[in-house]
Amino acid sequence: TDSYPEIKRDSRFAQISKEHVDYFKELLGKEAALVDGVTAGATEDDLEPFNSDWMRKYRGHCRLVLKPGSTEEVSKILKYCNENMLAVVPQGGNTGLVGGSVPVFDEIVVSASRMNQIRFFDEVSGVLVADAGVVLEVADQYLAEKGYIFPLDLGAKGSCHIGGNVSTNAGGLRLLRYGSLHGTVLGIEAVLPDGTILDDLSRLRKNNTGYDLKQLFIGGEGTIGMITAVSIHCPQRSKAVNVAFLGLESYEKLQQTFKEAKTQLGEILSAFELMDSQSQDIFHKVKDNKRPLEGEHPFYCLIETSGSNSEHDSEKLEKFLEDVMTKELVTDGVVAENETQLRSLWSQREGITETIGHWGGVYKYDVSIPIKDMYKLVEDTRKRLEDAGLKGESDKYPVVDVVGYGHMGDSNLHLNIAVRRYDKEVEAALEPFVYEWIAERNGSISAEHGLGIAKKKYIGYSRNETTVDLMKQIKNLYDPNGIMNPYKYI
Ligand code: FAD
Ligand code: S2G
Ligand code: ZN
Repeated sequence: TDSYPEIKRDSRFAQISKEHVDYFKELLGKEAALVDGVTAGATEDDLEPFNSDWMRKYRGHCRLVLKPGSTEEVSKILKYCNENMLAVVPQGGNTGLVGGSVPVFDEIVVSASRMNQIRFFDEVSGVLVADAGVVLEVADQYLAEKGYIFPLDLGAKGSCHIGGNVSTNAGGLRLLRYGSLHGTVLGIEAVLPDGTILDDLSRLRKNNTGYDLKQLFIGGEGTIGMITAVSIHCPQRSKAVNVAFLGLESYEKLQQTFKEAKTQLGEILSAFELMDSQSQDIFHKVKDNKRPLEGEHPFYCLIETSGSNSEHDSEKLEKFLEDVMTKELVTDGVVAENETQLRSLWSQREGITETIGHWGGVYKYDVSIPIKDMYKLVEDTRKRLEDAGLKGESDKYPVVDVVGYGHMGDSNLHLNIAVRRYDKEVEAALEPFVYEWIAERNGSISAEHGLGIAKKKYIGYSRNETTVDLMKQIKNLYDPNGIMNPYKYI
């Protein structure tokens, strides 16, 4: 175990709040001995990857990262931290987008990265049991060799962990087909703050015996314990996958096309993603690459089918495309002819996230809204920022553009405001405007990314007081000392 310098908070962490210093204790110097895998905070550089989030928007000051290699080590760590009032942030791939995975002050980061083994797989039922620190893409590649697929896919697959996916109840690109983790996760193993190991790693699809405790950890964002393993039902991998990329002239027509896709493609439909022209403009401007369709279209959608019979599926897709073109719902379209083209079409959608912050920063709103109203939020936000004189071509305007894309099938819009710099006037124009807009339509201020620190204070726009109070009672029951991921969630 490395030793790490006894750095007094006041020397490096002057900005730590008085409440934090009064309530949570400092490192006692013995923590590193708790596990045999530790990243001691010898320098800021050691810690940078654990202290700042994927967007570089949130930054903590942890001085110690512990990397337990087993559930028992997690139990030892949490028990010790609980008894010594040391705050903890469980961390997976650190790809979360609401600041939930990084410390606020000098909380200890407990990284799942060394708990990365596949524990069990049943080739008949498709039940997989894996450590929380298994990277999503690694789990899916393991399953692909056996003809199965992980029932979740998202742009961060190369870094995010399945423990983090479960802890954020990630939605992703195929929820339309494979459903939510609340349905596919069969069981979890987790460690509570007092060190109790909850072994609820059921491999059964049905287990109707009492309260379903795992559901509290699915979307719990590390606030009531650390997930150390997941048991999940994985479907067969489809042999025939098709992707079509379509251009449309209005949101009205996009909704009609979505309805037709569900009707005509039915059971083989596996994804329906929307993108507006602004999001595609930004993607192509930054990537400086060729567009899949001639000319510009106000809206685009990516449709994926996944089935067992390539001939049957292609015929169905051709017929659907012919129909929506004849009805003039779709203006133009292309179907991938090979794997390379299929990935290229997907990159038009998945690549938006990494390009949207190109000019300096981005304000992200991941929201659920009734589908008919969904795009109006983008239009209203864009108009609001234009009327306030905050959006324009030249550098004097903070806002570059307002874009909308996301998971049409889940009524989940990603409203993103690309900015040249973070700006108080922009924030004042956006919040609480966006949240009030959503609350008026009974939407959710966080569809899939969770609350973290970014959305914590806005939960009231989507949950009433009674509900939030019951959540707090559960939090206090599981984490009475409040050491788990403080300052976030509720
Ligand atoms: P982290 O970021 O490390 O942690 C996220 C939260 O989970 C934190 O609160 C952390 O404390 C907690 N946590 C992590 N591991 C554990 C554990 N073992 N036990 C308990 N709590 C834990 N999200 C979507 O829902 N849909 C998308 O389509 C999507 N696309 C994305 C695309 C890109 C390019 C990026 C960068 C992110 C995207 N995300 C998306 C957000 C993010 O990838 C997900 O929230 C993901 O599930 C986070 O997993 P992670 O392992 O990185 O968790
Ligand atoms: C997606 C990723 C984050 C974002 O691409 O589906 O969940 O807002 C998002 O770009
Ligand atoms: Zn998403």
